[in-house]
Amino acid sequence: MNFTLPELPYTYDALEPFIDQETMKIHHTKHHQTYIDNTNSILKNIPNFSYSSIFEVIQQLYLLSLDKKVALRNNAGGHANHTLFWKGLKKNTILQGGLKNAIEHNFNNIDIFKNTFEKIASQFFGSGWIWLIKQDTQLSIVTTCNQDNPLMGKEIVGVDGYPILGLDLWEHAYYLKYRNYRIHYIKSFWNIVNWDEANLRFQSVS
Ligand code: MN3
Repeated sequence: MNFTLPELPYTYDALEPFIDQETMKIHHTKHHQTYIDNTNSILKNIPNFSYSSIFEVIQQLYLLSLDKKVALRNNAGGHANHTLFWKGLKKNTILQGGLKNAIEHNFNNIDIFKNTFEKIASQFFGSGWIWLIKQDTQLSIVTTCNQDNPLMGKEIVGVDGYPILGLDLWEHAYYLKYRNYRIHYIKSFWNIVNWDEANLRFQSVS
């Protein structure tokens, strides 16, 4: 199985002014493409490893020897994370339904949730991701380093859960527009969260 770059469900300028067109284009066609190319070449050299999606790849890293595991963790992780990220972005959607109730239940209210998310994201050092994850009925905000994903599991990344929301905290995700002001990028995320997609993910996992 050869992975290919998934098309964005919108144009490169669709998230302006919150994420600029140039950043989107480079991020999608260069960064994401590179993770896919590397993933394909690593997988070619791992016989007897079966999977039907990139998410199955990252959920089965524990099966691999250390050298294969590290390379795939970075690159298959990069493909999985960006696939989730693009689908999770859209302007003008509304947080409602089951996910809204669950966030209010877990964080008391939406403002506390957003403030907590922003604080944890802004304090995260280096390259990585921040996630809202679901474990059973519990929602939590966690960060992962590099291209790690909570689906990789506790043994590998220290957390375990199903990603509902994810924000790329690598400099390549925001630096052209926001420069050193990562907090402005983080705060702008609320304008482009695809709450419909987040709600679908929330409903799809029990
Ligand atoms: Mn990225």
